[in-house]
Amino acid sequence: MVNCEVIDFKANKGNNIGYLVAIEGNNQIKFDIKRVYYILETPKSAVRGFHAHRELLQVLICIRGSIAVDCEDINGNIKRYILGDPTQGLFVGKMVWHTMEWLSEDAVLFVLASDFYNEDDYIRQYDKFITLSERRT
Ligand code: T46
Repeated sequence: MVNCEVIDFKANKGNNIGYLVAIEGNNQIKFDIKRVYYILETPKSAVRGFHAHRELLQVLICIRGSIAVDCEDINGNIKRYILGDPTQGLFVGKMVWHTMEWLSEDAVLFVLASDFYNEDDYIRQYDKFITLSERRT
């Protein structure tokens, strides 16, 4: 199993004035949330990502539109997740090579992260990711 997991959040639905989703660190999210960021105005079919994180844990939430996230872990397990429900998040663990493809122009990706931004935590070369992985081929 790839080191990723879909998380269902509670949504306060049941009236006609919209709904609210609340997310708490160390509760539905199994880490302390130190940073949030969001990505928007990405053209349809554009693909971002192409990296893995050494230590960072993240939860990816598509709060509008839809985005496909392709994940590959250090053992070579590969899985595609389609995010299109704002009441769900995708936990992405450490050492997961991931890309995000915008399936709709209006999509917005909201991300909860376990640490501050640190470029040294990124592995941006796929060859390096393979070398660092424990994969036995
Ligand atoms: C990830 C996926 C899901 C910052 O200055 N601060 C930040 O907190 C972040 C996240 C990025 N940046 C800078 C670094 C780059 O110069 O913003 C620029 C774009 O970042 P990047 O090309 O890494 O964007 P994505 O969409 O490929 O990846 C982002 C996150 O960087 C990454 O951690 O897991 O979203």
